[in-house]
Amino acid sequence: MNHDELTSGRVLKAPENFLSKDGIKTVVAQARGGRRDFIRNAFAAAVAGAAAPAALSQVNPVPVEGGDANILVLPEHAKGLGLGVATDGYGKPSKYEANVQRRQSPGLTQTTQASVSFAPLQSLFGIITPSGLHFERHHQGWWDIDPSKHRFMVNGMVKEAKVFTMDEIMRLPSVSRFHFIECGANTAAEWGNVAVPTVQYTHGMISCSEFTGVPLITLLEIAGADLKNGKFVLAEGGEGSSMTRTIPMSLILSGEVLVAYGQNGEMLRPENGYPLRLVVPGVQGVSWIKYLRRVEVGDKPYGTKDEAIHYIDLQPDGTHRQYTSIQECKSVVTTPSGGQVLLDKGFYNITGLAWSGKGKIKKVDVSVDGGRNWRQARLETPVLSKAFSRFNIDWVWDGKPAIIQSRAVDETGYVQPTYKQLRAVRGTRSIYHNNAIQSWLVQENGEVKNVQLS
Ligand SMILES: Nc1nc2c(c(=O)[nH]1)N[C@H]1C(S)=C(S)[C@@H](COP(=O)(O)O)O[C@H]1N2
Ligand SMILES: [Mo]
Repeated sequence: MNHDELTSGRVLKAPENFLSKDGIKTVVAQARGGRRDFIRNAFAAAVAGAAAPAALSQVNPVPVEGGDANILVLPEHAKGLGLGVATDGYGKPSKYEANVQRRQSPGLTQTTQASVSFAPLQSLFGIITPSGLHFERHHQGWWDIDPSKHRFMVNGMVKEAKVFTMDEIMRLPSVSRFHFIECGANTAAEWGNVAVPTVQYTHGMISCSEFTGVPLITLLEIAGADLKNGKFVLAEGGEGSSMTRTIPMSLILSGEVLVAYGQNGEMLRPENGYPLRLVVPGVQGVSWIKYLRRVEVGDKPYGTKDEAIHYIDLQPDGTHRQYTSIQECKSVVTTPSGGQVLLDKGFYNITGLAWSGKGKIKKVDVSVDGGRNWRQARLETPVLSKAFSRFNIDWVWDGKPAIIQSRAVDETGYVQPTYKQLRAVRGTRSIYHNNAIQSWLVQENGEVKNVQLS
């Protein structure tokens, strides 16, 4: 790859990425105002070995025609005194990042209390979702619950029903694990056809954190649960949603299911269930009960409202599937993605996320021609079970229309399906568990659009 390819590509972020509308205008003006030509010429000259002395003589501190005042003129922050330590007892992102926000999809729901906000996947790096950008799904609003008054009860098929305080839970042996949580309804709007413009709205009902807590099995053992005849556990939330879900005992016996209080090194955020939530790795978000107040050990599935009326899958033959809880292998390219603009031909790093509710990601292939040819992407470390994996792959855009896709394979050998394959089995009127391959069309003018291939 030559220098020109490496330097000429740039992505203009969509308004909801990180630049404000004015910021975008500035970038466009700079791009169109010949600044790129200046950079290119400088590179050409550098290669010829002539640019350095000329550039040096222009520094300090006069802007030179054709030059870049942002580097030639010493800014205030290079001359004055900065702010002191602990100016902000809890640090916040730069004010220039104000556009990196979780967002509600306009018109999706009537109230904000029974609604969703989507994580800005297009703006995130690596595999961790900053807690303040974690997607939200509330059925009855969120609460900031006093942990000194919060209680957790274990009852049902147990020797003695037990009530724990937060203090009692936090004294027990704990584990910390990285896992994604994906709402079963992630990508739901796209079942019939393209519906929303950006990756935030197509795939943003997912996040990945390091969770800390006590394996649920430990708490069941303390209460003397009947682990032979107890085949299921009912988990119940403490706020007004009456959110209750059946968890198979097999998941709990594996030690994977956690009663968690920690998220990314600190206590859970109130929006995500503070002070206690269930972590059910690989299983759809609805089972990750927030404000967890009770688990009941039983010998059959409970068939609660959120297992009988909601969170069931309409099949093409008119029947419904129940208890489909595992989030199958899925991936999405986050850059370039819908709403972004490529300002120029040349080099780009195609990047995205892959995950599987069944284990680790084995590989991710990327196509830039709508699935005719595939190249294997780099999986960045760490590659963890039931967590996000980050992939990257080089691409030189020739300025012609391109359709970018990613296809993930997990350690079970399961391959992420195309829309055609998924619809052949599931039809077009489902809501949950859409894990089809996503396509982004890069148009000749550089604008990226959400498309589906028939
Ligand atoms: N108590 C309670 N738990 C809940 C819910 C809720 O509304 N109340 N929503 C569920 C659903 S459908 C999802 S997808 C996840 C969302 O978790 P988050 O808001 O932390 O992203 O929480 C689940 N647990
Ligand atoms: Mo959900």
